[in-house]
Amino acid sequence: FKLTTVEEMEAATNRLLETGAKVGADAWQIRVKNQTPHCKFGEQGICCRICAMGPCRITPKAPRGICGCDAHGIVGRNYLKFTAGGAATHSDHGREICHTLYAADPNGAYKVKDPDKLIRIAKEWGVETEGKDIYDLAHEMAELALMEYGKPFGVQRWLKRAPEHTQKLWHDAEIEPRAIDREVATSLHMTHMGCSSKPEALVRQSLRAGLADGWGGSMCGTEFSDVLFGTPKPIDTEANLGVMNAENVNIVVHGHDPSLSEMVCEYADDPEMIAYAKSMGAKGITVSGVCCTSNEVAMRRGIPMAGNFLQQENVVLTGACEAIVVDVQCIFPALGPLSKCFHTKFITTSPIAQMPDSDYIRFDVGTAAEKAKQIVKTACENFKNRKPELVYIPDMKQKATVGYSLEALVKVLDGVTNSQVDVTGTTKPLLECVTSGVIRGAVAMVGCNNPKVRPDTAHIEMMKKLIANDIVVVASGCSAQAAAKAGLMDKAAKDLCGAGLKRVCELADIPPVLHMGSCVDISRMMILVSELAKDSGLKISQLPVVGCAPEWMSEKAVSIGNYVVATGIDTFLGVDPYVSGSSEMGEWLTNGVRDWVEAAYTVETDIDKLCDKMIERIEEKRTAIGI
Ligand code: NFS
Ligand code: SF4
Repeated sequence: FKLTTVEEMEAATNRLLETGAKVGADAWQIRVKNQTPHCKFGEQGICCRICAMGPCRITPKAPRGICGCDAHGIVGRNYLKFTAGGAATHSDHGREICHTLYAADPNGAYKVKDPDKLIRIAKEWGVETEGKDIYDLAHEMAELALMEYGKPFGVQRWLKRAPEHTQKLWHDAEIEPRAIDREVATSLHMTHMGCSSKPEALVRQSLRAGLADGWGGSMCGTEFSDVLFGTPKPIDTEANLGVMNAENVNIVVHGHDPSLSEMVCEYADDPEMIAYAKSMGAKGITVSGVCCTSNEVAMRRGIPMAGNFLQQENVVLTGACEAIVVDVQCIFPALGPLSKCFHTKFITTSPIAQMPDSDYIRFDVGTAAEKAKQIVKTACENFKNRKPELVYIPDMKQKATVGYSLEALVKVLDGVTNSQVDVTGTTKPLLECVTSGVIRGAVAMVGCNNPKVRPDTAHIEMMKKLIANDIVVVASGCSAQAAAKAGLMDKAAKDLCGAGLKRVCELADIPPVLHMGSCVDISRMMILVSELAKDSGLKISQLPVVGCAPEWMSEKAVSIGNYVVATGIDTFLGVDPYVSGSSEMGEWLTNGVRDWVEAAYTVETDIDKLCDKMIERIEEKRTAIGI
């Protein structure tokens, strides 16, 4: 067993960029150079353009904008706007899933695949389930969930899943999220010209908007995706560009909403479509994924992962991609012009993400089957347009076992206990591993790639160090894909662990880095820590658990950071969220918020140091509770 190194991945990328150069393609590696150095004002968050008296930028000579706002107010508002963008995005994805659930039909494209989970959630929400048709229940629950986005009174239903102590902290700090859309709208209201310029208030609302995402919109996204498409269970798959198949029609799904990718996978598997692909000269159809939608279909169907965020152009550069089918979020507009250099069809599907140089096949729940079929057919028909001289798929892939939803995790860890008591169905076996010191703690590795960090290096190097130190890693989003591409989600990676974690991996038959899903699935991690706290009688903030986004880039990632911190988990960032221009904002985020939620941020761009600080924090937490 051997990990794939970042150097090997970079060599493969360079080879693909040569193809790109041949056909005159642009690439992010080139555009980064054109954009560097970045604007210093923007970098420090001290540029304001929220009113037309500006834009104003803060310098020693001009310490205030025209309205009199200082650096702290400007940085604070920018930070809150950034968060609101992320909360809106995740939550709107969640909303789409609720609409899909509302359209679920036993004879239609979307079915209820996990009725037990639906009933469990209905009971949690106090909805009568007895004698009710499962589809009636689905529609009722979907409507209730949609109400969470705009209800005039009260706070998010999902908050009740948190330990009482956490709920009290949220209540006392006045950061319990009300209606999801309201927290986004309030954030935009607060950041309007002439509203809030006090960092404390802006940070408080940032946490609240984040919580509306993680304990609102994202949780709807995760939970109801499970109801519709099945709750993930451990499943084998493969990762990296080598999963594409030169002899087959290659369809790459990219984006976030499983409503689209599930249907594309469904039809790509249809014998009629496979026969059609053969009639076009291919041997079959290979669907692979990029970004979070890839995580979704990998977790539920074992669909291979072609790569993560900064690898999206690479799939086209293979010259073997018949169609890259996208829905929303994290899609490079670059894919339009890039696809024009090849035979690739760049198919956009969502009114929310429309891009030049794409074929727009509008996808909606009502016509899902028909449109998915059309997309697969288009890809098959495009096979004959391939230019064989441009085809090069790097022979690079790793095995991965994915699909560790909370339900699955609890199940696999049940076997790993010395305890004589019956602990089935709780997190107690995991707690026992942690308290005995066999596992020192856990790190939630999440987030994107960012050219500011050598892509994937931070994810991979940190994970290697953590597991060698007997710290188990749960991963999601593009971090999870970095792990899978390197081989860290292969069960054989247990050999890279310390003795304790290795033993646990053997007993539970798991890899040391556990794939918990897409970025909306970070809500799974929130439920996991909540269960750990309840089962141990500790506060979430006392658990030897931290969060880390070493290569993050998106607004969504900041929203996530805010809800992870607000849930009581110290969070470590490898990229600064444009706050260095304000000492006060820095102080609030890295220290001040601790008074409200018992956790805070650490920002450290030196990745080695970042990792050491996490390990240190985990050990501090262990000492503090006497384990
Ligand atoms: Ni998350 Fe998913 Fe990846 Fe970053 Fe984008 S795909 S929602 S934002 S880039 S991890
Ligand atoms: Fe300038 Fe104030 Fe307007 Fe911002 S709100 S652009 S700081 S005048």
